[in-house]
Amino acid sequence: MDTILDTITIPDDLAIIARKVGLQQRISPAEGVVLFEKGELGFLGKLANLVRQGKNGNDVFFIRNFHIEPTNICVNKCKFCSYSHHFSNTKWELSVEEILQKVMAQEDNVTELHITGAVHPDRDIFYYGELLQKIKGARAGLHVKAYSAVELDYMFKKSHMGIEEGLRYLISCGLDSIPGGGAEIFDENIRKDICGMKSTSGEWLRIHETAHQLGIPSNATILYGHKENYLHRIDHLERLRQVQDRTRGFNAFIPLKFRNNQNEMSGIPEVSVIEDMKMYAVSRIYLDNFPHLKAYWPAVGKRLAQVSLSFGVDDLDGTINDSTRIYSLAGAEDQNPVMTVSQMISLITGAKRTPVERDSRYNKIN
Ligand code: V47
Ligand code: SF4
Repeated sequence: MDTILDTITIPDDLAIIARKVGLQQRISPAEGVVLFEKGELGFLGKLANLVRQGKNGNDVFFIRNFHIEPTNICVNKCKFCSYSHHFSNTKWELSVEEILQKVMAQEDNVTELHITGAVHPDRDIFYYGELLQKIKGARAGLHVKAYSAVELDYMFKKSHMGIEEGLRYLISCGLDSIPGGGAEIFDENIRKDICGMKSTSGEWLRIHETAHQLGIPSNATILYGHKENYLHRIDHLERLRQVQDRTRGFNAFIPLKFRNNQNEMSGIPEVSVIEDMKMYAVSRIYLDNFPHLKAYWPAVGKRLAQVSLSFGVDDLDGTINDSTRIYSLAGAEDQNPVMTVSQMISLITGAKRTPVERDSRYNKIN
């Protein structure tokens, strides 16, 4: 006798994709678009879960970390930005002493510092190199994940250095890895429209590829839910997948939902939660060579971050300790992003997963 499951049919093209994913075969760009266009949420979640489970079992990773945002004074004027001085109407910059105070104020078990901020017109690579040296001098064991490719691109050009020369210098000063910011959307036309002043897609990708060749891992992001369509999202994922095939240097992919509070694109409504979960799931399925998919909880909120664990996510970033303003200014629910380790653990166990504290290279800590 037929069960109700036997009466459920899925279109042929989705069935072919499901079979491929089950056999751990790569899906094509056209199939990626089909997933976005036709894939119902439960179906996408199942496939993404399969990929996540195959790569990370039941583990969900988190890290004890904090952010330092050195300044909001920016040479660029991205239309989606609520953070830079152009929209917040106040200019501020931290001194080196203030940055070091923040480093010293952290508990001993905090393992990672994430530095990113605006692109300050006056600061060159030597300023940022010396900052790294001083941070390492103050806390040698801290992993410093610093400067998005957009900040790096500006400091290299300002100091008349090529990418490799600039990266080698920063590595010698203590740079450990590169965060995924500044990728936004690689499609050249939309990029020109929403953030035309910042580094090109080619520059962003070249900096990450060179970093990987020099032994420095990095992350990658996408800013989605604004003017792009599904083709643009898959084009973005495809460009990353190709770099990763060559280098294996990306640790995590982090989809960042466009938030519309107080920026030049405030007229664009934010996409639905369904769209958010689709973005996670398709990213997990498409980026078959990325070890981790991260939900950055200060951007999506704690509850949705928990739901994302059923759509391919295996990494919830970190404790943050109220050290970032990029998302609270852009409209995120948490105005003071803090997550204690016990909150993190109950959030993960609540989703029937195993919480694992990690270091920046995804080694398990206890
Ligand atoms: O590049 C700025 C995004 C990014 C808005 O590598 C916005 O582990 C949505 O990249 N709505 C910076 N997004 C943050 C970032 C990041 C965060 C957490 C972890 C890591 C990592 C990287 O924030 C920017 C931009 O894409 N952003 N404004 C906005 N209104
Ligand atoms: Fe500057 Fe970054 Fe804001 Fe663009 S997103 S204006 S580069 S701070």
